[in-house]
Amino acid sequence: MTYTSSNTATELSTAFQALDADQQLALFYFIYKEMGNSVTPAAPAASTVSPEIAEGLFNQVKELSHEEQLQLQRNLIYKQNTLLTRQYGALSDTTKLLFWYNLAQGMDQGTIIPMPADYQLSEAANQLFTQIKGLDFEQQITLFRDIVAPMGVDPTTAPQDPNLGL
Ligand code: 45D
Repeated sequence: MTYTSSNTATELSTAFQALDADQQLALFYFIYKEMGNSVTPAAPAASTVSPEIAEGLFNQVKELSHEEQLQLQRNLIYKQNTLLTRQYGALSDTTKLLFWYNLAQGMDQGTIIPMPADYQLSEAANQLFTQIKGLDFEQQITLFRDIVAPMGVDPTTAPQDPNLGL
């Protein structure tokens, strides 16, 4: 199934990217919670998703300490050049989405650092949350792909960092 970009999703993804990394993470998790079980049924219809590849990256993240897990997620948002962010950048957009979904599930299962129970969304993030809830399912998926696609570092185009050897 293919999803075409709509202006609404584009505007909302720009607004999403304007939030700081922690607000993006918090909002993304609230979205995941809101979507609940409506995500799962889309999975069998997917053509370009590679569950084994998403899981391969997820399993590496799972082994990190909680602090490192959080840092990895911030690094993805800020496109910091690391081995894991480059691995992420090599995934297809739908596989990136599945990877984030795996992370959110890991938070619920206790293998990924949880959100502090009292964490508050900013006013801007809250407004965005309301708008996202108003989208239909297909627009939501388009938006999420727009959000996760540019994260990380694309290893096919990013210049090498001789200091890191990456
Ligand atoms: O201490 O076609 C803060 C597939 C700061 C199948 C924090 C699909 C304070 C194929 C940052 C708050 C299923 C892929 C801590 C389609 C602090 C297909 C931590 C659909 C600790 C369509 C915050 C997939 C953290 C979809 C750790 C729709 C936040 C997937 C982490 C949707 C947030 C996935 C995370 C979504 C959010 C994932 C990991 C919405 C993930 C959201």
